[in-house]
Amino acid sequence: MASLAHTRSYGERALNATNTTAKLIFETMERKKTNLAVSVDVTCTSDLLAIIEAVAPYTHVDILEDFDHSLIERLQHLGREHDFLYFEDRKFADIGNTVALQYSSGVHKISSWAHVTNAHPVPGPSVIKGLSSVGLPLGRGLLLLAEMSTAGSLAVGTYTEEAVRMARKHRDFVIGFIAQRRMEGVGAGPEDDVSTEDFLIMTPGIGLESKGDSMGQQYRTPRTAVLETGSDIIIVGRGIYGTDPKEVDRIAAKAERYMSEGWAAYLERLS
Ligand code: 5BU
Repeated sequence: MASLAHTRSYGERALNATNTTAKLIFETMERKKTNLAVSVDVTCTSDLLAIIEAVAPYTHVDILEDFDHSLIERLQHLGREHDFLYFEDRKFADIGNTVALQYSSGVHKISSWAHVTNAHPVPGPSVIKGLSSVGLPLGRGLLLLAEMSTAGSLAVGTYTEEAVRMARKHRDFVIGFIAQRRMEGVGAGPEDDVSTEDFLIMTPGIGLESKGDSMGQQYRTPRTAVLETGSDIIIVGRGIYGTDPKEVDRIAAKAERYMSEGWAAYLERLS
């Protein structure tokens, strides 16, 4: 039997979530009435902070050219003030021992501040074991990249199925997927009880005014992603912050538009 996770409200799904971060994400979405994550790919701290102040959601740190640890304190303060969580889209993809060090240490100390991070399943379960050794004691959550939004992505077919099988075996830490559709039941065998499965699906490649970029990115609308293919959270970058991170009013207005389209599609899905 197929799971009905996406037909239940975020609030209901929070009640059934066993991972601390998954619960926190569902509760926050229900409380703030938003299923929007803003992806902030900028290279300097002042632009990053300006955009976060304008939209208050999630980001990348590894492309910042002027990262220093005081930024983490600023981010944590902003997160508490505006009631949002951080997803570091780090896309770990190495052996367990190495990713554990990359996650906990180095300049960015990602595990100390990011509620959620993600990993490519390409190394096999080792990547989950390594990240989980650091993240699980801190109550963090992991998303596996089961699919990508780019044209010609190799994350399709049996690769995607294997990613979901890996997740199924590590449900304490793997809370869901970066994907373009729902993943409950994908690659399942007769021994799997998929009727109770509930994966958090975060979906990039979202744009209202464009179909893609010149480098293979492909966009769908919030409505298509949430209503037609069951995404739980839409990830929007340039559709919101555009080309000038200083245009705070325009950025806030765009964020509001994506947020209201994403939420309307979710309400329609529930009804
Ligand atoms: P954009 O500006 O909305 O195109 O940015 C999309 C973000 O989502 C960007 O940070 C990418 O790294 C991220 N992304 C993506 O676009 N497609 C994918 O399949 C994955 C991540 Br995985």
